[in-house]
Amino acid sequence: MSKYTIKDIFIVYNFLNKKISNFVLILLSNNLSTLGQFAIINLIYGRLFKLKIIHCADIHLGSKMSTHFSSVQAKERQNEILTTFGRMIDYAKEENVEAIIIAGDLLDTDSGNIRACDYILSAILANPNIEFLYLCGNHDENSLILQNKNLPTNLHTFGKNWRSYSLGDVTITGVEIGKSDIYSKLKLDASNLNIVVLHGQEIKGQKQDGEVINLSALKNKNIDYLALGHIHSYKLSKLDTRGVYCYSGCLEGRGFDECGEKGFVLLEIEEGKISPTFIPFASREFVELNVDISGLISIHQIKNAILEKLKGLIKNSIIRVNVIGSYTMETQKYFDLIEKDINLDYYYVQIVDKTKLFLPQKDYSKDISLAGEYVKLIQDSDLDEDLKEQTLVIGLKALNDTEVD
Ligand SMILES: [Mn+2]
Repeated sequence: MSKYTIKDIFIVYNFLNKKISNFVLILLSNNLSTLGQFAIINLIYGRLFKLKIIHCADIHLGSKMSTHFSSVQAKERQNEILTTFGRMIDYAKEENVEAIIIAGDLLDTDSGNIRACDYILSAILANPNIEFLYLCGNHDENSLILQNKNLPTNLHTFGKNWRSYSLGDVTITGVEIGKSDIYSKLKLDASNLNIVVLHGQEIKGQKQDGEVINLSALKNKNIDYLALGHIHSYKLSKLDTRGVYCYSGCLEGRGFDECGEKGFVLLEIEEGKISPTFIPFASREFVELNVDISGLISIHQIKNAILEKLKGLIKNSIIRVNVIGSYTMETQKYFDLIEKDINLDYYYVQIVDKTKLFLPQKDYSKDISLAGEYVKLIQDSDLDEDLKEQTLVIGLKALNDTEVD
């Protein structure tokens, strides 16, 4: 009698699928019933014969990352972008991925950064079983990587005319940006599984120029999966009755205009069908949120309101807190101090003051005091709103004989 039950087989299938090696599966199968052994054989067969491809783009390796961070953190983020790319290759190796499609902007600039180029080439060389299909984008049109004389044989490129590569049942075809007449020249065999690679902004109209991707002109061209780069957020949508188009987004966010989950797309190809799955993979996420401090007075209350909102976020996230709502003359608006305090516990928190001063109108409109006259004078002035607010706060504090910063 076998030592394992059907339930055990189910566990092997569903939970250990990605964690357990084929060798261990074979060892396990020695103790299984015929049904169990059949299940294991199917699992191994599926692993060996399911073609997997990664689609990524807009990695922008070599970015300076100096916008928000201290020089130490900027350096750390530069390294993280590189190591995340390296981790993606490790993932590909573990998952038996056959090819990695890079749909443009692998480098942040043409001239790049020699360190980043060395890192990429060394990773490609170290993984000869993975084919790298690198299409240049608008940031790396003359990529420094490709100027290397001894390119690894598993690194394949595209050019200004359509170029195709075959991988099992799949044909991968791409062209770099710059020409507007690419659409009429795209001929794909309907009996193949076709992946097309392009870099540019999607448009739906008739406009055709080299910098944009005219989705209407790509309909009914036998495309199964259109692998795109340029937009830094993941997006999967229908192209036509046959295919889909997909922006993988970038691997790591680089600013607050790149908030949310970032990663790549894993394509699993089986029985003539391409199934895309977005795999979140960034080492940390940019998050932007609002905290309303209306009615709060003390540093403690404001800090707690912010901390309450940050609950549940991973502490290594890069966070911008927009403080909104209204404040009064009494509000202890020492946001720089609160920011410093919160940063002791988080990787990076930036507080942006978007509050508005609340002055009860009736207190001053009929007020014949000096403060009342001052408020009327400032409110009727030509100063812009922000300056009005600052002037009112400073003036009223002085008139009320309170401390002025
Ligand atoms: Mn781009």
